[in-house]
Amino acid sequence: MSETNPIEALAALESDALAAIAAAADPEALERVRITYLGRSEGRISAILRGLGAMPPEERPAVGQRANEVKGVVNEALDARATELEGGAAAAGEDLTLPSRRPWKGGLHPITQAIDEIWAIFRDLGFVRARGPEADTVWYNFEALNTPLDHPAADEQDTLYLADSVLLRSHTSPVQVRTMEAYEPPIRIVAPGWVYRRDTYDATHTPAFMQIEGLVIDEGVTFVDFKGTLAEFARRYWGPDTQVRFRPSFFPFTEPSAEVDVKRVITRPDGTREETDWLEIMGAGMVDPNVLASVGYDPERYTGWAFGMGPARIAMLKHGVDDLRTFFENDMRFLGQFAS
Ligand code: 2U9
Repeated sequence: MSETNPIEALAALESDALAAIAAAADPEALERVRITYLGRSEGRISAILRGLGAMPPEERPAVGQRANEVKGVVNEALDARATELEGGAAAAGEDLTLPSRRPWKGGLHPITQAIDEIWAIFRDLGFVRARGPEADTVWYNFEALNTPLDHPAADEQDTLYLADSVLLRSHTSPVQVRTMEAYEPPIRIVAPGWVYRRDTYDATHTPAFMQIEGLVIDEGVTFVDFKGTLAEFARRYWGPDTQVRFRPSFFPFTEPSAEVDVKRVITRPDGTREETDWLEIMGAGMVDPNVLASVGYDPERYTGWAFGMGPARIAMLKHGVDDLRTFFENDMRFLGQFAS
């Protein structure tokens, strides 16, 4: 190849450029090839076109025409190779036919779901929902509930005081007391809401937690109503084969009192069935006559029963979660599993 023959130089450039384009392994390498041959200031084809003015006038048209041809061929080859390389990216795992990412979808927190499910069962059994203030007085939180402040049970429910006799409620029971003050029996209510205790944050305690409590008061309400209704609740929530056990316990506001346990039957994916251990799901009891008297009800005329449960504990048992704190850390990898 003679350096002085621009037509031959262009033919050599063309074949060099086509070889370099074929060898470019990714879009960045291809862009470097484009700049080498077609770049405005340094490109080798551009340099020949710029040199036209210095050539003998009779050679200019042929060289100019050939240079433009080579430019067109190289441009076409660059486009074709760019398309090939894009196809390579798709083959390497980017499926360009996939739909776009799905937008974030909201879902109810697992504790809210537990409250809703529990509430729905009691609603079907004839209960209504009641609510009241989270900041309440010593009277509504303790004294009206047969719990003088010097009673050991008051220590167990130590809470945060906002003023001398104003505190953050340690259970939702003040809602039931306020409802009894405002209405005459019959009463069938469920009271869900936040409650507060002087507890250390660990796998089974949080200083603020949800409770759902219930209260039934009427003439002629007996221990049979108490056991029968709570057993029915347990079977509706945990399944019809669920066994229910009432263990004697103590609460200042109920007498007698019980812890309620369930034993569930779980069906495994292979169809075999297995019984769980006994699981404690709530505390409950017949309302203490002193509580009825403190709100002005006649304990000789009215009787009733009550229960309290922690929906976070219910959600832990239901979903096999072993650390309460995971419900409150807002990790979407955890919470997202419960969005329906
Ligand atoms: C009135 C009369 C009686 C509510 C009751 C319990 C038993 C109980 C605990 C369960 C787990 C609290 O969430 S927890 O930590 N509650 O064991 N609660 S009876 O009894 C009442 C309430 C109001 C007027």
